[in-house]
Amino acid sequence: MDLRPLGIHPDSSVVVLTGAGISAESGIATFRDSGGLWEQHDVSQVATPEGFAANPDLVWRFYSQRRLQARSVEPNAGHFAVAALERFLGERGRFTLVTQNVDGLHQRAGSRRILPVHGSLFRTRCADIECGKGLGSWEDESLHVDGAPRCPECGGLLRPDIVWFGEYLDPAVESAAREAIADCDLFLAVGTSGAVWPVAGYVDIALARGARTVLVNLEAPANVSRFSEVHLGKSAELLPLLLPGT
Ligand code: BV8
Ligand code: ZN
Repeated sequence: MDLRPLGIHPDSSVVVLTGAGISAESGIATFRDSGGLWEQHDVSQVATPEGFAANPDLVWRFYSQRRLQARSVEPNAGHFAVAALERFLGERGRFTLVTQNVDGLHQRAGSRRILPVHGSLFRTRCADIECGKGLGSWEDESLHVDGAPRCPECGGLLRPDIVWFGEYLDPAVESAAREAIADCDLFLAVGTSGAVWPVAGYVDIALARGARTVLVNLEAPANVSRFSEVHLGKSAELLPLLLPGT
């Protein structure tokens, strides 16, 4: 396999976009592969505001099960390679990790400059946006399996600080991601099917900027034609070979 490193040097400006595939070798199911999460659960029931309104206890059981699983696994060589790239680029280079993942494995692998565009499994906030504005979201490792927890301020329902389908991404996080991509010379997507918007359109921002677009993925996703370089295979095997600093 002719795997030349990606030619990243300390002055490079790199954005890495990750999806569920980078956590697959840690043992966390992806969403749309066979046996994936959306085969076992009805998306509309567990990952939409309507589903939460209809059955908050079911949604908390779903996310509590994912909290339990994410805590029981370890980051893999792919996560560590991305964290090493961030250290390699250091202060001089520009590096941003945009992740759709909510499992916290990038943080545990040592990544710091992270934009969690779909939220975080281990953060909770009040479902009432008026009250939530005041409280914001907070770190919450507990498993709410015996029913949806209540807000200490307003008594209303608490919810996972996750972006569900039909919900807007956090504007500050989204614009920081778009800004970083509009300024990069290398856009590296890892382990994502490119199926979910607006993140699926981020590669086009990189293309418009004239950046190199590289994909590391198990299979060719729908938007594979957007990438000037494609490495098909497992990210835990490929990333340590492709990225400097590991
Ligand atoms: C929004 C919750 C504005 C967190 C998630 C434009 C066109 C069409 C539809 C839309 C559009 N704009 C908005 C929409 C609707 C919707 C959408 O995109 N729907 C799609 C499905 C058609 N988008 C939204 O609702 C977004 N909001 O746009 O707001 C708005 C507001 C109101 C009304 C309209 C618009 C919100 C999107 C966020 C939704 N939340 N999840 C959670 O529970 O985790 S999305 C969910 O999918 C996860 O966050 C996940 O991260 C994300 C993307 O999936 P992937 O990470 O790519 O995972 P997947 O399983 O799909 O693929 C894994 C890949 O890895 C595969 O390719 C596989 O080959 C590869 N792989 C596997 N193993 C390995 C590997 N690669 C390497 N190594 C391996 N070992
Ligand atoms: Zn509240």
